[in-house]
Amino acid sequence: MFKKYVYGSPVETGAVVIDLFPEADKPQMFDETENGSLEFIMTETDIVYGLGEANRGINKRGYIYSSFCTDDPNHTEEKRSLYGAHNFIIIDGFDRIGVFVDTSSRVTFDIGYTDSNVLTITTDSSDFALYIITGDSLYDIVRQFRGLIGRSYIAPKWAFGFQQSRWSYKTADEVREVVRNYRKHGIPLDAVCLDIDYMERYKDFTVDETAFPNFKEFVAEMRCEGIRLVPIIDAAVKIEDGYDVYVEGIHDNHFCKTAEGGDFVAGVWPGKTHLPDFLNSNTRKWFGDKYKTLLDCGIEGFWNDMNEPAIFYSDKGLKAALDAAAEANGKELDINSFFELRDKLMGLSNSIEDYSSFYHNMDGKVMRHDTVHNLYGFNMTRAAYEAFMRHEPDKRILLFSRSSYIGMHRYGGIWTGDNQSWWSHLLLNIKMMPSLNMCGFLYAGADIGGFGSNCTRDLLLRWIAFGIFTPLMRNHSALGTRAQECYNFGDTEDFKNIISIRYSMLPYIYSEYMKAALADKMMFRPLSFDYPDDNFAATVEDQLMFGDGLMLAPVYTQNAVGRYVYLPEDMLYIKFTTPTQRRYALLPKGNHYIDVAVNEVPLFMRKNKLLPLCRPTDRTDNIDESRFEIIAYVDKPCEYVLYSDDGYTTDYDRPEHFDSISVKEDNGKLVAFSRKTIVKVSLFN
Ligand code: MIG
Repeated sequence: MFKKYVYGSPVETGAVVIDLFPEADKPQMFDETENGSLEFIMTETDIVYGLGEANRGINKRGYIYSSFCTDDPNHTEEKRSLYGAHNFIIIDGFDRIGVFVDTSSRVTFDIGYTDSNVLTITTDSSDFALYIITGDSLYDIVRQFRGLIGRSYIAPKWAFGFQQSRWSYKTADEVREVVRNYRKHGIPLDAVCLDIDYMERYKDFTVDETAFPNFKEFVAEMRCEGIRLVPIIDAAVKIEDGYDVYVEGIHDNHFCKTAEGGDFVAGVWPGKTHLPDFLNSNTRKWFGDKYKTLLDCGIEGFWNDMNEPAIFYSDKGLKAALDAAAEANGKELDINSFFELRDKLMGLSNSIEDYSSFYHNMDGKVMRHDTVHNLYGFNMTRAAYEAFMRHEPDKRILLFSRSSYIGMHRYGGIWTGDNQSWWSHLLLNIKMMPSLNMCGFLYAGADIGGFGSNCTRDLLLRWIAFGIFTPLMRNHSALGTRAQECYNFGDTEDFKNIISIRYSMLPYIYSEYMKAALADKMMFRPLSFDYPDDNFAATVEDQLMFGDGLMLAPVYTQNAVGRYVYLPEDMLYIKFTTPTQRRYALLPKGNHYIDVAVNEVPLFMRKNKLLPLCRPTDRTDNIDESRFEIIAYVDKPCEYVLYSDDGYTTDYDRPEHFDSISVKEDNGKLVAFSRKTIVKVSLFN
């Protein structure tokens, strides 16, 4: 059951899809403090879940988080804000409630940071809507919340293949070389992402003709290799005479304005730019239609970047800093003046002064940017998605964004931004997945191997061994870092084997994704969601329930030869060395140590579950979904619902897409049945 409470007169954010009549009273469980914060007293054992793309653990208790979309490439432990603003939490303990704070500006969740037993929610604006959800279980609360915010975006099936990215592949030949290497070593690959250098001087919707000549033909050539190209689109538009996007934007008033009514100038990759006003429906339509120039070249996927929006500097900010520097020039600086000057220069990027100095026209309502900041990336992605629906209504286009707000999950997926090649960021990736799923972000993943810093062979292998389960599975790395493509780390067999496991599990992973999207379910769940009565399970932060009946326990530490794992019940342990070579063990409930080499993938299966596997291939185009091998851990008849469709049309709900693989009794024996060919059953009971 959900209830809506309204404070002041909030801006319509677009997060929810159900119009609720607000309650007359204020919610009982919260005390309102003098400054308007909401306070909740937690018991010692309460656990707090949620916040989507946020730092730290699955249990958010013990820290303070600030929902304010931020471009910060250093996700160290003390950070309070990342790229998304996902203001949904579940308090689980004496009370069990879901809380969604719907507001377009900053919200701070102090979850036992200032006072270990107090949860304080502080909104920058006194205008917001609060939704309180009660339910039978944690999972029930999530499903109701997901119903409230609408169905998750569904990516094309090829986007569940492995993607290779780099900032940047600078020429078509460099891209060809990457593809050639992957194919040569037999490492599966479905897509290559193009970072900002494919553009002409970083101008959105242009292609550098020298570096990528005959782009349309190049896209077709790659398609013949089974590869889709996924170009990046940045939020800001370069100021350049004669550049059509700029010229039209000026002519039709599509850019954010200064207080004086001029077009706000932001310094980003292209140099001086203007920011499209994505909060305006005309601008969304105009900008969205621009993607068509690339769709017309055969492009089928995009990633939207820099849409917090990231601003390296504004004219005004830069002038103030340079004036201060000129003023200091030639003077004897004392140490305080030095730090003051340094802070002025260091604080130029993404400054709150800049965010407070430009304006949106939300279809007639003028709003200062800082008051609607968290809706910017959301509406850039919405602009693209709505254009795809206008131009290619029957086709799925891949779309994922860096910045997001609750509700954006209806229009695209997300990647979790600029992490580092650190073991701790592999663990952060693991912990973030269930929280993202709670907020509707199903098509999600981190930069595998880490974006910044130099990756090592063992880190990349371990990261991929987890990444094979994330819907967005993409290796991406930053300018200046060590080459991170899988073939650059010696013996490529190990990479081929682990990634091939993903491809042989793809029918399962895709089925689980589709069922989760269509029925508001979570692919990744904390153990406590599946074992609500197991107090120990609720403390486990490095294992996840995955899809129907599986549990993941990734290895995420350097030089580890295995790890401890907690089994909330008896489970079948499956250790993959290659897609077809596996070792099995029936392990009893409790703690175990498992050996896992860097080229192996551990997986656990609950009782009376089935796992269908297909033959591994090097691209999604070649997956043969007519023949399956089944791993069954059953002692009674049971069924697996397989979802299979063409993978690119949008008629998701047709009943013929749902197929059944079952294990039934036949003459006193358990036997597998399906409309598909079953080549082998490994039956455990
Ligand atoms: O300021 O386009 O998060 O994935 O490679 C850096 C270059 C801009 C940030 C993205 C990253 C991308 C990079 N971009």
